[in-house]
Amino acid sequence: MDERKWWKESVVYQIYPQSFCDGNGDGVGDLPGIIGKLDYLADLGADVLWLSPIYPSPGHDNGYDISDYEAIDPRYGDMEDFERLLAETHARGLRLIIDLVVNHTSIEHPWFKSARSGKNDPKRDYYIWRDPAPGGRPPNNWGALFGGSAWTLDEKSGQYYLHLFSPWQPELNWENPLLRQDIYAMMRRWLAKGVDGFRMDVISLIAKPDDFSDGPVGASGYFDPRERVAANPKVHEYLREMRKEALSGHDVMTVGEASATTLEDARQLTNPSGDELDMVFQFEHMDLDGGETFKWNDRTIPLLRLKNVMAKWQQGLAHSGWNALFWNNHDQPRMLSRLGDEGEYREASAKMLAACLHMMQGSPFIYQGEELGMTNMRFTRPEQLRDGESRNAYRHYVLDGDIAKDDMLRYISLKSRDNARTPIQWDASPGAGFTQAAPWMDINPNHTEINAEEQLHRKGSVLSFYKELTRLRHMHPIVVYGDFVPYAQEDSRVFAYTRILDGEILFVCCNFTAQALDFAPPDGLQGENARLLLTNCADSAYMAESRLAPYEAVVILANGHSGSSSNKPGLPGGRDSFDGVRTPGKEKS
Ligand code: TEU
Repeated sequence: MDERKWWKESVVYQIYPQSFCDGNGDGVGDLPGIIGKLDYLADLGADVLWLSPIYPSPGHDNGYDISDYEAIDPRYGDMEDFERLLAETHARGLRLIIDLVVNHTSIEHPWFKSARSGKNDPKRDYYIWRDPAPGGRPPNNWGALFGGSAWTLDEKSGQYYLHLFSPWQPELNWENPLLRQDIYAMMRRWLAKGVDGFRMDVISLIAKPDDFSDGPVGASGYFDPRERVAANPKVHEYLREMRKEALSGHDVMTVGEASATTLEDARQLTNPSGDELDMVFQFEHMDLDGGETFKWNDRTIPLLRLKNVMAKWQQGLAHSGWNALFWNNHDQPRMLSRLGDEGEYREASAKMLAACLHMMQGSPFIYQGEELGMTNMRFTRPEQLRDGESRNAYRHYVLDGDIAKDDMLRYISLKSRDNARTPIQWDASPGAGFTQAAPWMDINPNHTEINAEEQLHRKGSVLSFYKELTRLRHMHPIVVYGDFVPYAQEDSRVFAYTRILDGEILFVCCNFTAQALDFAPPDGLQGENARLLLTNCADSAYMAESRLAPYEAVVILANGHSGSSSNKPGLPGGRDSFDGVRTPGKEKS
């Protein structure tokens, strides 16, 4: 068994503050709103909360353009509110990690203001500047992820600055040791406040390559530089330095957003010696429905490819790294709408997807609203969009390009980040229990049907199922540490695998279709040693007939020898929970 770590045994819940809960009645979620929901999160069984950015920001990328790393944006509250949130989180035995966005700042950050004041400014070299190409053009053909060139001209100095996202998010220059020291010092101050770690935004892109030459152009009219940037080995150097300078002596959790990273690099990033990161988000499974016009299409994720990608990462990081497991985050459309069924089988498919992910090896992340089976939104007017990425794409492809308006709105309703950002549906009231005021973004009209209040005390709700999943993870070491072995990998309708640990086998099989299917388990999984641990189907026929209902998920635990619970490594005999590592000094009540 791999070395036990509390963060391996944790379920993380991501909060996107703007859309979570409005405590002060201005239509925007805030810190007091979050504090009011901590009991709900503890009850769900979350161990760690990840807070998306709450820092002052002009809001060109909903807070991922930060103008002050060490304060709270007044829209969300103030530092006292943050400290109260941290204390209240800890009081419930949960941990809190914060978003570290240090690939870039906002153009409003004092460093950038200073840097653009002149070529000789001491902060100039905190960012990446280049002279124009002949004719005054940008230095190369790299594109920004949110549209246009990755370079913006600074009129005053006549030089361009680099930004891989929007022009409001200039790239920091990690080659500069002074910048790195400033970042580490900032991290140490947050740790001194008591935060339990960091989610590191696009950390795979912080080290820029030496090669700034042009690359092959895609449908955007530019070269997407991310793979070339992510391949720069210097990222490992910087992260090792960060571990030493900022994190040493702290028992914290780090999860890196590893955009465009290869498996080999991820292995190095999360290597068990722990000198870089604890785990990474990889995106290969999220990008399987992409195409020529980036994600703007109506393609779906092919199950066979999904299974192969997941197996690749499950097996590829086994014993040599650690996966962060996710179907959803604030940048992704709702997975229920992508791979599940929004109609008759909405609840069944939401639970099936959850079981499929939560039983894999890695630390599972729940994105707010996922535990309620929230769906994508139907956007009918571009004015409803709040995300710069979709607004730019609409402009690029509809107003200047060749996608018809209705098609583009359909693609946006399928793929846009706005889908993840509609306010959380707490109840069926007009403001969905999210706000009493006009919400900053439209609430999904289906909140009258899909909401927390309706599910809280209903046995069989999606929410109850998520609670069951977190409970199983906390009870069974095999869920955390078992080896992942794919099963029936060529079946295009069922996603199945086993987990194996110390004489136990956990078998997971998930029907990704709306049809009932016959699907045989591996040998040895029938009979008295096997017991049904979980199913999302009230009258499951699986144990008796090996028949899966539409969107059914089944989890079976089989035992090679008797008395397994007292044979688990590291577990005192007779205990039915192994949460000792999970919250040292912060036992749950
Ligand atoms: O995202 C980085 C990233 O590359 C993607 O998740 C990207 O937003 C998505 O694929 C586009 O469709 C991080 C943050 O999570 C995101 O919210 C920020 O916008 C971005 O960095 C810039 O900070």
